Amino acid sequence: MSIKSKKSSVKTSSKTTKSKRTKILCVSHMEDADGISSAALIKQAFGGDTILVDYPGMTDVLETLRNDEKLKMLFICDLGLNKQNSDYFVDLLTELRKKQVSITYVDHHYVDSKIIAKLKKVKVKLIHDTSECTSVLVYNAFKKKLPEHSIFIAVCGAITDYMENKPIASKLLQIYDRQFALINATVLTYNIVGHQRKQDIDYLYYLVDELSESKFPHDIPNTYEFAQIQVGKLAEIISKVKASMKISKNLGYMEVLDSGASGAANFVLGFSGKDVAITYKERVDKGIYAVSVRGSPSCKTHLGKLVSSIASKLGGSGGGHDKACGAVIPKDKIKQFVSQMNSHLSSG
Ligand SMILES: [Mn+2]
Repeated sequence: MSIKSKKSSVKTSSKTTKSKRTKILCVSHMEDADGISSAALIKQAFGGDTILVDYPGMTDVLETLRNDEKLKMLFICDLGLNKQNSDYFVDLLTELRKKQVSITYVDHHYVDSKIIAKLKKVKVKLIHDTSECTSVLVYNAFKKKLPEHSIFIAVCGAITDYMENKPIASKLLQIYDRQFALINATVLTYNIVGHQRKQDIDYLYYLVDELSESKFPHDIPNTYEFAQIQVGKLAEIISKVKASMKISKNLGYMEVLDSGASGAANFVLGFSGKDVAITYKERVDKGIYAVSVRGSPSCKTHLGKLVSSIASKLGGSGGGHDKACGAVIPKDKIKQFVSQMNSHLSSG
């Protein structure tokens, strides 16, 4: 193609065939019931497509939207920002806003006030509150568009995120029998965490569809059988934690070889007797460790902020909630990460 014809075709397309934006898209967190439930509620309220991502995959997915000429409405749910990606996030959303894409960002992870100000300035609709989980925030914002059943889907997200005692969530939970809600949220969670491999992601989209059609987790075929298998695997993790967990002054830690890092984290927290647990699993293909950090109720440090600052000093990234967060750490820096966490915790 000659330069001349290329030029003229660009000119025509921008002048005469201004593409019609029709696409509604929700990008949500794939790793837990809060993210999956949020995606289901957005689908129920607005229709449209869903893309599920984990934290490390978030910017790659957002980048594909930069030149998406069909994109009309974008929802981003339960995907917290960190020091490494927040500037990119603001820049991309600013660019999409210039193209008149409507953007709603719903999240409950800690966000720097400067980032919040920048997002508000470009009129991103921000539904941000660290005191309720994302699925409850989604339900609360769009309840007029949602059937009564969506309360239950929101409650499942709250239970999984340990946020069912929060002001709005606790009122929603009261509508249902507590045990009924707990078993459904737990079955949903085990089906989500057991389908995190690349080849299983279609199952997660299937869950979003089923939940958006007002099904209870127990109504979805084989979820209980699958959950039972997951419970068996967790029981195996308990014995591995007892055998290979290490304890330093202020935390318990362990390298996880099979299973995910997060599955072992709560057991390390419990069995170590410490207020903080760190588990990490190598991602051989990426030369990094995926790290999970958990804090006990008596932990005074905001772990999300601490992890974010130590991870970024070591060339990684991370962040999250005060008592549950994660990081990506370069392979050769993981020992330093654990020891720096340990020393920062003793200094308060
Ligand atoms: Mn969440």
